[in-house]
Amino acid sequence: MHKREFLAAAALGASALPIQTYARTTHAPGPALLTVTGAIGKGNRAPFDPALDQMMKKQGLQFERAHVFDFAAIAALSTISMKPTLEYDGKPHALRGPLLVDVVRATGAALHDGSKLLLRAIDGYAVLVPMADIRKYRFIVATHLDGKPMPLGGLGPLWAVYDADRFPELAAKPLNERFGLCPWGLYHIEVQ
Ligand SMILES: Nc1nc2c(c(=O)[nH]1)N[C@H]1C(S)=C(S)[C@@H](COP(=O)(O)O)O[C@H]1N2
Ligand SMILES: [Mo]
Repeated sequence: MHKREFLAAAALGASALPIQTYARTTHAPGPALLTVTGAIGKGNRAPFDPALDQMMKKQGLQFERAHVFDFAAIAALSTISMKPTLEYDGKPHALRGPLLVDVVRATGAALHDGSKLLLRAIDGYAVLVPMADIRKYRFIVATHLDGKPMPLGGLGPLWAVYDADRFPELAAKPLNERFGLCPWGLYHIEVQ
């Protein structure tokens, strides 16, 4: 355990935790930023808890199995970079993150041509995207905008997004119609 983490844990009154709990990993896990449910593998968290999973409850979610990612788990996947013109200011911005399909595959999901992904954002915005479009537009789960992590309250911390400039049928649309399939504040994916 790094000294700073130890001090943080101690400050939280967690100093009595068995040291092995921390020693096995370099860092204590951060909060889950993305929860993937549906047709996934075994999952890595407990079933939906109607008492404590309050935001998911308000948005009507329920699940037995879920695979969660903290920021480090997503950032550890191999990333790609792009620089699409964004609708908010009409300027190109650098975006970086792993491919959405790679994130979903990391949950043990067996994706096939008929699969669909329901991408859901913190504000309740949700889109159901067929696998063909996820692959064709090379959606990423962006973690960085212009080299910096994206704030909750802005477009982050995670944004399902693509390089609209590179696809003629998207680039032909007005800027404010190109990113309808791109939930910012992405926090849940249901694999169908
Ligand atoms: N979280 C979230 N993402 C979203 C939206 C939204 O309302 N919430 N709107 C979508 C739509 S319809 C478009 S056109 C673009 C821009 O919408 P916005 O101005 O609400 O961000 O983002 C998309 N992503
Ligand atoms: Mo839109």
